[in-house]
Amino acid sequence: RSIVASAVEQSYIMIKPDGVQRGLVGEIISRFEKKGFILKGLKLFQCPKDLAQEHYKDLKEKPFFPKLIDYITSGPVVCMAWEGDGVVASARKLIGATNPLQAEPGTIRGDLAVQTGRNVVHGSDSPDNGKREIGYQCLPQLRVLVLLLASFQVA
Ligand code: RTP
Repeated sequence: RSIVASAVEQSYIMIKPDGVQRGLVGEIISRFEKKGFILKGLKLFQCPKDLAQEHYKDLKEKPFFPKLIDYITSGPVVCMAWEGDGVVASARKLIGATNPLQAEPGTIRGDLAVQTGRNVVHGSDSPDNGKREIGYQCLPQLRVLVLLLASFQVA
């Protein structure tokens, strides 16, 4: 069992390939630990293209979408479920603005990144998306089920 479901608010936090390659995994995890959130699941994962496209489906019309999918699938990511009251909004604050040059110093992106296309970490933008994104990281059989259900919802 790697990533678990829970009734308490959870956020899906993913260290992107550049964060893993640059050796920032410990630094990023420690910021969430020091804040006081609870790590409920973690795995190193090579994201397949179909799952990356599903994860970022809201952005599929954006001109940068193909580059984003190439980036996310370019190397292993660290998938995590973090738990705690208000974790979704708080994690977004800890992570900082999408464009690292606009992210405040003290945030992860503000301290550790310079490019929007290499912004080291993802955090869910709502509790519902936290559940949905953590759901993608269940057992492979369940993932197929989640993808199938998601496609029925879209249809
Ligand atoms: P994330 O989903 O990764 O946590 O990022 P976010 O909410 O801060 O930003 P979002 O608008 O959802 O964009 C998702 C990711 O797409 C890449 N991006 N590239 N103009 C660009 O080239 C551009 N804009 C966005 C970033 O990697 C961003 O985190």
